[in-house]
This record gives sequence, structure tokens and C-alpha cells, in this order.
Amino acid sequence: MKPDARHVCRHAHLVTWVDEIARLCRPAAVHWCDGSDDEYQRLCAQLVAAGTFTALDPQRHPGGFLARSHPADVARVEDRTFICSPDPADAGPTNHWRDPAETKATLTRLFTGAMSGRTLYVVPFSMGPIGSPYARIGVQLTDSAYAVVNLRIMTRIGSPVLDRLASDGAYVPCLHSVGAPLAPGQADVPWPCNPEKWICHFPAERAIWSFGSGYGGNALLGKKCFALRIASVIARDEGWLAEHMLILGLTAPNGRKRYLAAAFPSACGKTNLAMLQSALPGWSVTCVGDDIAWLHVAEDGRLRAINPEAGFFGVAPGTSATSNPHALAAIQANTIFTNVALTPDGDVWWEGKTPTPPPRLIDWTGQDWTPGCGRPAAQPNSRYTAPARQCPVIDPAWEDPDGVPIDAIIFGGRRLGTVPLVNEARSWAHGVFLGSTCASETTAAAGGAQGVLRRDPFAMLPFCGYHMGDYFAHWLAMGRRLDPAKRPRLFYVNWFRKGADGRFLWPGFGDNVRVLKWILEQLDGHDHIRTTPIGLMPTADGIDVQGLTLARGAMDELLAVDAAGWRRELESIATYYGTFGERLPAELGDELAALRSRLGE
Ligand code: OXD
Ligand code: MN
Repeated sequence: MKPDARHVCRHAHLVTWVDEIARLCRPAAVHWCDGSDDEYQRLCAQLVAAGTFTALDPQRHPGGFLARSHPADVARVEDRTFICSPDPADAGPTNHWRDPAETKATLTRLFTGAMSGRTLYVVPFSMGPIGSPYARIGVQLTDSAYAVVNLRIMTRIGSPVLDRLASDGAYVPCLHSVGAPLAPGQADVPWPCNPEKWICHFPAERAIWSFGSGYGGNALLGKKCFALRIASVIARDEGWLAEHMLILGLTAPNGRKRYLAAAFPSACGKTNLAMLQSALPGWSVTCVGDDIAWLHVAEDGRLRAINPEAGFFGVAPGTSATSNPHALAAIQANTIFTNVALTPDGDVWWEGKTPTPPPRLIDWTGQDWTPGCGRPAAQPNSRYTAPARQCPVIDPAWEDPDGVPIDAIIFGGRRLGTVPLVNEARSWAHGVFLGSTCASETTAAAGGAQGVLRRDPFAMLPFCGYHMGDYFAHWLAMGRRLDPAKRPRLFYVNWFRKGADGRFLWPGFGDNVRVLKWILEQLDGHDHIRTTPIGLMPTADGIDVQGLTLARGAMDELLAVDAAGWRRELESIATYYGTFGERLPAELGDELAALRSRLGE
């Protein structure tokens, strides 16, 4: 390695911490990342030499690489993700809690000598455009070159961040090891990791320690660990919101543009919605971010959002020219694919990329694969890591340090029944009620059973770093801090409702713009709205269906208030709310009672 960025660091505390960790983990070398292209290329070449990366065909995917993880290291491990708050009650019933002192002691044992034979990379990174008043800095210490190159795409890293940190700037320390020390002379494996995994958050000291996994949200600590779990705690304390939300700009045929944010659980189509190709002529969507939003109350009382990330870590399966042509364009070059299949000519493939698979592939485990062999070619949670700036519809303001003004917030999930295509909250408190009751079928983004309905409030179930009841209270308080005339309106959508024949009633993807159009019309004070017990819903002719052929009766079903389904829902919400005990804000109990009485119960 060439001389590193250590010499530009003026931050004595950071230098001391790096020295301390180096003494503990005993790496063979320490490298301070400058974030340059040169450094990125060298690390990628090193990963190719180590067998971690396969370079893709440069004609098809210039600067593209494929990585295959260890087959047991393929997703976020929610059951090994801990919130180590001093008081267990502060982690709340939705998190796994561990005692901070005991956990530090266990981890200190595990980290002792954990980086032997490897390089410790020091990666200063900024979540948010460097210099934005809303950006925050972290420093990840990691022994994974794979994590470094992914972080360089997903965040802004290196010397400019050290400059910004100056001699005394605040940073979130993020310690990471794959937990696979090398004895002298021991050969490395392409994907080092440890069967024992610990993803630990210390909210009181705002620190993250992650051990044993090299994959995604377990290893790229800026993303879920910092930008959601730790940032949600910082946001609670400072009066802002760190959310699992995409941000998009929607432009109407008259040129009027509005920004919307939307929360959906993992692998429910956030990336597809964030860069949607409109099925309605004259309407267009631009993308500010596809996964995380940091939202602040601006001086004028409006809510403004930045995307703290700089890249997309998207789910590959299902991404196609139909579902998301803009994502396909964004991942054409300079992209790292993890756990997808490889074609004989150096291209990548995954289920759903084309209607029929190529006749021969190497699957994500490195074995020969032919159609009908009974195994998926790509791992269901396989991913691409791509620079956001490569998205053809990236919004011109996506790096605006002041963020973009948010006029509507949408919640949603995968619901096969009961929940209609769209409804609007009657008030901010009712919107918080809707957000708090979000539920979805589980997907491959996390380990564990799939297709099971679980409550995922605000799509933050795996990502809220403190007690969920307090988080609901924080949302209610945020509504009081916003100017009522400028406050975003709150909506709930469901693209996934199925008919009696088991088929989806709504086409989704580019046609979702029809629902966005209705939402925008509501902001502009149009009608096509009716009051129902569950919220404000489109009239039968409210959703623009020009050019769309829906099954007979589908729209009625999509906009129906299913009384029996809602009665079951009431009971399920009451049981769920019961889990928060006295930390459930009274307003939400009131909203549940009001819904019950509106439904005539
Ligand atoms: C993600 C997730 O990777 O939510 O964005 O799992
Ligand atoms: Mn996500």
C-alpha cells in the first residue's frame, strides 16, 4: 500500500482510539483510507487476487465485480443484533437487549487478536453530504477490504472527512471484524467470517461493535447500525427523525414538483418506487434516496430530508427492465454484485432479471446451474452496491446540503388482505397510528422464516435503537413542532392486496404513479376523496386508470373497507399495543378506540 491518510488526521482522540484497537486486535498492518479512486482500484485488485471478487466482463459491466459470500453469511442477523442500553427498559420489547458492560467484556475477548494477519482499515465516513448541517461522521475500523470498497460507494469516505473532523469533531466509533484471524503462513479464504456473530449498539456512548459477519447491514456499519439505530437515538435527543424511508421527487405535467418520503419494510419495493418509471404520460419521478431519510424541522417550520447515503445496496432478484429500468441502468458500471449468478460470458443474472434464465450459469455458491435444477441461481437476498449518482433519474437536489422539503409521507407493507390500495390519515396523530401499526410479510432481507405477517412499525422494527413506545411519542412530538400549514400529510398504501383467485389486484411498479398522482392531488386540495372509518380514501373514480386494464371489480376490491378484516385487525393491534405497556402514548390508545367506534364496534 502507498502512504495512507494518517498524516492528515489532526484528531488526537481518533488517533488514540485507532492505536488502542490496533493493540487489542493485533492486525499485521494499519491503513488509513484516503477514499481516492486509486485506493479503491488497488483494494478491488487485491480482492480479485484473494478470490473474493471476480471481475465481470468489462464490455458488459465496466468496473463491475461479483463477490460470493460464505453460504451462512447472507443477510442481516436480527437475532444477533443487540441494543446495549444501560437500562433494559430503554431497548423496549422490540429489540434484543444485552448488558453493555458484559457485552463489552465478551466482545473485548472476541476482538483480542481478531485481526491477526490482516490489515486494519481506518475508514472515516460522512453520512450525508460533507459539510451539510445535517450530516454526521463515523469512523469504521474494519479488517474487511470488501467492507471498505462497499463503504466507499455507500458513503463519502477518506481525507475530506478527516478534514471536516478537524482536531475535535464528533464521530461515531464503528468497530468491525470478520472474526477470522490468520496464523502465520495460514492461507486465507475468499469470504472470511465467524460462525459467532454479534452486531452491538451502545446508544449511551453512541458506539457500534460488530463481530463475525462480512455481509451488508452487519458489516457496512454506516447503514443500518449508524444511520438508523444509533441515529434514531441521536434524533430523539436532538429533535429530528432518522427513518427507513426512500425520498422521491414527483413532477406533474404542469411542472409542479413535490417531494415525498415513504417507509416500507426491507425488500418491499422501496428502490422500485424511489426511481419509478411513470406509466402515466407527463408524470415523472426523480430519486433522492432509496432506503434512509434523515428529516429535520427547518427554520420555516417545514420538514426537510437528506439522504445520508451515497449509494444503493439494493436487492437484485426481481430487478428487471419492467420492474426497475432505472436501477438496471444505475448498476451498469462500477457496481459490486454479491451472491448473484454469473453467466459464462462474465455477465450477472438473478431470478426475474429476464423472463427465461440463460441455459447455463454459475450459481451464487459457485456451482454449475441449469434451469430446472431445483436451486435458485442467485441467493434471494443477493445485492448490488452502486453509486447513487449513476441513477439516470437521480434528483438534481439529491446532495443539497439543506435537503429537500417533504410534503407527504407514505407508509406501507406487504398485506395480502384488509388494507386498501391507499388511504390518508385524518390527522397527524392518526398518521402516527397508521405508521405504528404497519405490518408486512417477512422477506429474505433478514434471516428467519419468510412470508410470516409481522408488525413492522414505521418499517423500523429492526432499526429503532430505543423503546418503540418512546419512538411513537417522538413522532407525535415532531408533529407538534412542525408548522401545521406546512406539515407533511400522512398516507398508507398497499400494492400487494390479492383477490380471491390469489392474484395481485394491482399491477404495481410504474403504475404506482397513479396512486402518487392521487396523493399529490390531495395536497393540491382536489376532491375525489371520501371519508371512511379507516381514513380518507379515493372515490371510485379517484385513481387515474387511463391506459390500464384491471380485472373486473378489482378497483372496488382495492378500495373496499373490509369490515370483517378490520375487526380482526383491531384485535391484533390491541394485542400488539399491549406489548408496549405504559410506554404506549395515550394518543395512540385513543386512536385505536376512535377507529373501533368508527367501525361501529
Ligand atoms: C436493506 C434492508 O438492506 O432493509 O436496506 O435490509
Ligand atoms: Mn432497508
